[in-house]
Amino acid sequence: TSTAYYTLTEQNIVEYLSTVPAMGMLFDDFSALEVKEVCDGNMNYAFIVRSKNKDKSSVFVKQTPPYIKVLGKDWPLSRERMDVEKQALTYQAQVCPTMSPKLYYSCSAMSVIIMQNLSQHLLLRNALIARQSLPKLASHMSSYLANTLFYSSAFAEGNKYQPTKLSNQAMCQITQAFVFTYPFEGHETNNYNPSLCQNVIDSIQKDPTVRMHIGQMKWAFASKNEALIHGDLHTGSIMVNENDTYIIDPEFAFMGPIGFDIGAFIANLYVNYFAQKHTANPSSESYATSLLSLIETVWLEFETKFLSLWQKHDNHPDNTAFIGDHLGVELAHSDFREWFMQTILSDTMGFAAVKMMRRILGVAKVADVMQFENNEQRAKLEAQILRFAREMLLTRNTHRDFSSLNATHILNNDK
Ligand code: SR1
Ligand code: MG
Repeated sequence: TSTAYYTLTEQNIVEYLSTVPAMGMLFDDFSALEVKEVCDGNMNYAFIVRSKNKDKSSVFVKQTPPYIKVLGKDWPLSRERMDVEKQALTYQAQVCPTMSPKLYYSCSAMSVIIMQNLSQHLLLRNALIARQSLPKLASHMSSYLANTLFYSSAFAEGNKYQPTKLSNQAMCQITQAFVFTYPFEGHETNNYNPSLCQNVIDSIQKDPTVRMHIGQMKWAFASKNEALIHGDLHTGSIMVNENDTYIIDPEFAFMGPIGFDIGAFIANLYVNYFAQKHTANPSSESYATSLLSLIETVWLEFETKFLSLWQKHDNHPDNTAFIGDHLGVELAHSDFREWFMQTILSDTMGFAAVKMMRRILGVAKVADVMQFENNEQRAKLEAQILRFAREMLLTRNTHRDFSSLNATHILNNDK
């Protein structure tokens, strides 16, 4: 295969694939392949390549350009993120095999990864917008979060999985800029709805208390290295159908705070919840209510599963060295564990709040909100999301779970 980097396009990708030995096993006739570029992502180029022959074999091909795709060549960014993605996918496949797409091939020189085409699945964001019923989502996501975050943490030291202790500095800088900094300043990349009142924007950007709490979350992101996290676990990084849930796109993975992944996921569920409340569809009211119970269940099941892995690991023979360090004795204490889960909950809420705010104020928008083309209507929704996120950020240390976070009163105040 080629060793020098060049950009893949709809025109040259079939020729490239014909040089990849692993593709010869999947496709017997390269002249029968059709290519469709997938344009959703902010960071990378992606293509679905499918055979027109009877077998309909297909693959998903992703290539990382040396810049941020959505911002263009003036925003250079290391292509190493594709190697990170491969390592993170390999780890998640060990601890969550049924939730990881199959990897067929990767090439660092071309920054290409070729994987299973999940054509029978939708991005979770689109499934939520379409109000699909996803009866297994809470159970799958709580297992994914508990397994990936526990087995890469210090509490599982000596376990059979060997996650890479990734640092991924370039991508962490992107998150620090686009999640924790620019949305809270008058940055040139920010993108405000012209109908969103200035005082609503100021209630986040110009409130010194809010800014201090944002600072606390930014510091937590920069300083905690608790587990190998996905790093960008929004609902566009999850693919679903009634039966399956797949986690894709872990190019932001690094040893970071556990609450960042849980918070990212939950933030996007709340955004969809508020969007449902603006949708004139007979089923959107009950779908919105089901999202609130999904959020509560995901947290409670994550907590139970994480604690149970912790408990099991204490009794694991491989763990004796760790316990022997004297660290294990304190960490096994139930009061310590209760305190630890409480800090994870507080971080989860804090990160979720920041993530919701950046979707309204920053450059990276989401379809749940942008589907409302009328600026006035969208501004109402955006203001509600910001108000809720602000409250969640400031009260995050007072909750024991998600049941006490009252999303409905934000809506009632608007009536
Ligand atoms: C410039 S846009 C950057 C964002 O896109 C990715 O999906 C991440 O969420 C990142 O923050
Ligand atoms: Mg992504």
